[in-house]
Amino acid sequence: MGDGLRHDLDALRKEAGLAVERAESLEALEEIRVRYLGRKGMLTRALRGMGGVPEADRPAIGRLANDTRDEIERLLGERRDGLGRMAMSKRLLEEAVDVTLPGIPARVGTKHVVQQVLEEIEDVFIGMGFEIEEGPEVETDYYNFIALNFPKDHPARDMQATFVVNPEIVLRTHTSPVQVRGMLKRKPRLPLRLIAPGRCYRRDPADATHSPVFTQVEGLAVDVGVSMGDLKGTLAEFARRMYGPMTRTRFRPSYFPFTEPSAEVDVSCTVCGGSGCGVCGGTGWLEILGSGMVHPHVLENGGYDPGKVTGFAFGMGVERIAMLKYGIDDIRLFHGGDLRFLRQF
Ligand code: 2NL
Repeated sequence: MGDGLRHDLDALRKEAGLAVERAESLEALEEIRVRYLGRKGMLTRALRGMGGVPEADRPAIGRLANDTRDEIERLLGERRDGLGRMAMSKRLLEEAVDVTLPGIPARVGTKHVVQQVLEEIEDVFIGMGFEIEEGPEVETDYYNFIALNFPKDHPARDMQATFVVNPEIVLRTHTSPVQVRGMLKRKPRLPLRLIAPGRCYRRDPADATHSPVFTQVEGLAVDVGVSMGDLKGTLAEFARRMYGPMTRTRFRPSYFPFTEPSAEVDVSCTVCGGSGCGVCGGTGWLEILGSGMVHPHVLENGGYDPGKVTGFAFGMGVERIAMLKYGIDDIRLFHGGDLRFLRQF
């Protein structure tokens, strides 16, 4: 007995199974679950017919009802898992990354050409026993001028167009103040051999050979008995290490407030070797630096006794050295930020 109910449960299972198969989303599955298995669902409604089932058949029908519920739940679970897998594979497909595509190359920079040449110069002098000394780019009037033998009304102070912060503070116009600070830091140590590299500032209008910002390297050597011969030997050796062993040097008299005597130094033309060409203007010589014997006042301001020691000093513009090395004809290229220029070095 209870065949009608048995039949209803069987139909219910088949109908629910079809609905589950057609469901395309988790929301649709939940609706089906409520519709068939919910408290007011189809299964509950079908079991209202139990009243008409003979007592003896009820346990079997009850088991069948439970089996039907279990079966529908199983189908729902299976479909839920299936939909989950489908959603995952769809996402994997959509978000797939082709790891074999070529990447975006990282642009690696280079040292600025001025820094490269500066380090070459430093290396030559480190090899001769000089120490690197650095100092502030914003200087006092005292260290930039007074200590270097430029009195307040010295005509050289007008010649140097200076960026003035206030009457006592300037942007350094050379790295010489670093040498004075270096002497005061080490006195009375001998021998003293310093290289002062760094940025300097002058109120020059920019043109092919002038830039309001430039890089200088200065050297200073102080000891008992240092002579002009030591200066010449040191700079001639520097020129050979920088430009090759055949490079010649010549010294011409000059004037700087902080050296006496003073000399400009030329090297045999790095392009033609001295026979005369466009780069050296037909002279066979290129001016690369200024130099001289340290003025006694400057030694004294550095804490050394000019009655006991002497010194030589020199200074060069790094941009100028780089221009000669690479045949660059305009100093403004160094600080113009044009990467097409800078990437060549
Ligand atoms: C140039 C010339 C020069 C110096 C720099 C110096 C420093 C001290 C004492 C004496 Cl502490 N002299 N420096 C000397 C002669 C020339 O530079 O044309 N520079 C670009």
